[in-house]
Amino acid sequence: MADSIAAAAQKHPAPEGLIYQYGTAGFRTKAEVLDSVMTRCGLIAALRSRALKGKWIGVMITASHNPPEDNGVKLVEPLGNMLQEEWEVLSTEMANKATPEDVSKFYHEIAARFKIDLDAPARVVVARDTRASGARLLACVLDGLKGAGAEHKDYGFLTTPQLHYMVRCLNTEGTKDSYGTPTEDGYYEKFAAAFKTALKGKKPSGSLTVDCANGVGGPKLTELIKHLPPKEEALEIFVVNDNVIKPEALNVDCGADYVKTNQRAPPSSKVGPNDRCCSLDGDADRVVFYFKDANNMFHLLDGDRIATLVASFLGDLVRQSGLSDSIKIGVVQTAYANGAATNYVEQHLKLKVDCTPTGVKYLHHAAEKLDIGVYFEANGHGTAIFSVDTLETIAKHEPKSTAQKEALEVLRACIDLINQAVGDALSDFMLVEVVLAHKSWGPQEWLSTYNDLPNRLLKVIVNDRKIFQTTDAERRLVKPDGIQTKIDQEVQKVRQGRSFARASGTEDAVRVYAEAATKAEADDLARKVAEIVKSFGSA
Ligand code: NG1
Ligand code: ZN
Repeated sequence: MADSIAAAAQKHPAPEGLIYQYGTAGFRTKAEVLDSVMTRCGLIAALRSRALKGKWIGVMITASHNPPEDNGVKLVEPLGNMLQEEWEVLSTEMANKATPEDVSKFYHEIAARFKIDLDAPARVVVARDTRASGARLLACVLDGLKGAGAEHKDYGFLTTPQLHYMVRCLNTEGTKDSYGTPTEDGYYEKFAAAFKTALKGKKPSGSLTVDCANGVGGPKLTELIKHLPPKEEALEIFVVNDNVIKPEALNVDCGADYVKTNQRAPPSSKVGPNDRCCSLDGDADRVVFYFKDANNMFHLLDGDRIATLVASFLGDLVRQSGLSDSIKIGVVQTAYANGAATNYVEQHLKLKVDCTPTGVKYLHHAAEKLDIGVYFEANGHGTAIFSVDTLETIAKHEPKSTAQKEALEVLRACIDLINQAVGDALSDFMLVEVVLAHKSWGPQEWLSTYNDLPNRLLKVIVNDRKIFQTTDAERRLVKPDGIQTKIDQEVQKVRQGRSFARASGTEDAVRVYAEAATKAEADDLARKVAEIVKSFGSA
């Protein structure tokens, strides 16, 4: 019998001399060199599904906030989580096999190693963002799935969180943990209904302008809006930068990454003072808010702000429902969280803060250990998750007063409104709007909860970024020898100084972060630490 695995790999041979790695966000690089990786990911997805007795595995084709010429692929576990680390390693090894025969051999090796029955059913769902290369790369994935004899569902264009939602729905369909209907309409209906219930008749003030990065979030938001209550009753939403007909416009001068990195609104923005705006990234799993004040000053409300807002609101609801003795809330951040945000959560909200390495999977993992874990990266990627026990406690709780009953209803609606599978920009922005409506807050009140410490993020190009090894959730360097002492010396020279350097997981660079009491000190500290990194990196 012909070897269908080798045949699939043969159809999309690996370019010579390239090394691929399944990083923090899957495989991500120039789209033109991804064909072979896609086919092999199809094979891995089929194996992963078979290893889990035919559970649905997700394959998302996207490069998120990267430029239009890039693309990438991530695999999604049955409950919508990120791929298990052991399988990331297998994916990397598979992607780097030189010949079709090597691919087939490794496929069978994995099957033997994990005792996978190759005749068991394999089920895989695929979706993609709006990049021009998506259709070609999808065909490569499908060749892999066909070679492995996997059943597949192709959802066409979806946001990354929608794909995670589909995976979770398909695997829980018909069970007591059913997450929803695995269709696009099912997604809109679920989140729109939860938004309406969570608002409880409160109308957000003013409107919200949503910049969709000219990505897949644009058309999907337009669909969502059709399911939301009319603007007279709830929220008026203006959709901007939703041009997906022109794929070269994706993430260009707009989107969450542009706004966060440049600390400014997209140049095309035409909103008035104090108008709320938010920006999604290219696959709609990140969101940051911002506004201009009466003096035309730009103010960013990033992932740290969303985390503090959501944690404080959920904390209020838990207390008002009479559940504060049985449910504890915690916040999970990375070292990139502004020191003022960490301080606010600990000192003002009196909640526990955990710090993990960069990458959503680490934050998610730490949040899973909490009753309610609110996790966000400063760049706007995050969500809140509820433990199984907590969900049960909230479901069973009998309110003792009307006030408790009302708080409990909002809390339950928030659980439905928050995408439990993964951070979801559409769900996150609706949650923010619910909180602001309940608090009767505009962006200015939200901003005034604490003052961000001035900060600076720099990128340093070095010979080999792997020599920079960290400890303490990436806050300190253990290698190269002596570098941390030098950084410490600089940090001590500035007021409220904090700085760290770490190798990026998605780019060939070392990132340097610094914050301090004033902008000048933060800039200066970042520059000094960057120089230290450079001197050790060119040795
Ligand atoms: P790296 O390149 O490892 O810093 C970046 C972001 C992460 C995360 C990943 C995946 C920063 C400083 N880093 O990681 O938060 O979002 O990309 O997209 O924003
Ligand atoms: Zn993204």
